[in-house]
Amino acid sequence: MSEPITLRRFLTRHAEPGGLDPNLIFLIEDIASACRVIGNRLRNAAFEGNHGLAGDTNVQGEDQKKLDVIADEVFARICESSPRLAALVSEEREDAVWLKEPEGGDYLLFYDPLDGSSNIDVNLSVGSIFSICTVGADGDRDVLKAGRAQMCSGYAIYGPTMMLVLTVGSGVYGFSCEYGTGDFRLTHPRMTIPAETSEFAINASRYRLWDAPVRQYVDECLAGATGPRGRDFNMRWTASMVAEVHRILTRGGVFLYPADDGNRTAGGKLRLLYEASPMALLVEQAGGAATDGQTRILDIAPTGHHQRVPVILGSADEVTRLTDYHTTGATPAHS
Ligand code: FDP
Repeated sequence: MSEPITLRRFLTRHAEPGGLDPNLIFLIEDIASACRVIGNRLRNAAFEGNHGLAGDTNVQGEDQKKLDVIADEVFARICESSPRLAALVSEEREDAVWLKEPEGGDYLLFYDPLDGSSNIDVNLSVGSIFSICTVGADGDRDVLKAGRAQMCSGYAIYGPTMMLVLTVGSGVYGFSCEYGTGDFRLTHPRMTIPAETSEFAINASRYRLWDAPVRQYVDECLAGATGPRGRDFNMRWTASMVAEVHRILTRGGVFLYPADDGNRTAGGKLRLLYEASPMALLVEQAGGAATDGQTRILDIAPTGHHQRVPVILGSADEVTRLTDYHTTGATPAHS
């Protein structure tokens, strides 16, 4: 059996159409290096005394874990020397960090250095999410880009196998980190999400806070084979968006973090620029769909670096059904 190709070989020879800008390849390779280092720091966290809280809060008022801070520093340190990277926007930093005077075609990197970090201390899968857009014109310091402007998005998942999953705008590809060499090799070509699924993911403890369309959808799933959906559904919740999206890219499903009475004033739970948008691009590129309930996530015009939005993503049929419930409020026919 021939060896799976490396990330570099994929990016230089297999990306289409017409090949990728070498500076984009350098940046993606820097991101892969940062994720490799973060994976190692996670693995050694107990020995290095890096579990637990950092003792500070981030810009959104959330308690930072020591590893949130470490992962953010690793991302910035490794990526900031990338030749045409103009700015970084991180979950852990209030403002964009400008690295050079922006020129048209330079890159902007958005990242959540450690997503699902409440799972670190219980040793469950966490991840890093990233998104890359370009600077419009010389001197343009606008980083509020709609998701459809992304050139590339992806995540690293630190699970039983460390993986990097990405799209450069045509299909979704998964690379597993080879133990020993540390190489990311293509093990999951053309990841696709089936349109149909019988698995959903939502934090059900928020049931009392949900709007009617979400309650209706979940009630119908829970009713199983004798309910209006006519079949049984399974439920999963890992409380780590990267792990949920990875499961959906692997075997289908639908993930919801909707607007509810507890998060509506904040706009939702998940952040648009470095959580919802990059995941929405991956999900669409894999044949799925992503919405805030009314609007395609990739069409939302951002209004702030840390803006939050409701998120519903995954298998297209279920996302369409949920969108119908939100937009028409109609009680659907059996299916
Ligand atoms: P976390 O706060 O631990 O970083 O990004 C937010 C996020 O995790 C998602 O990864 C995850 O899906 C969600 O929050 C978990 O929310 P709950 O605490 O409501 O379960």
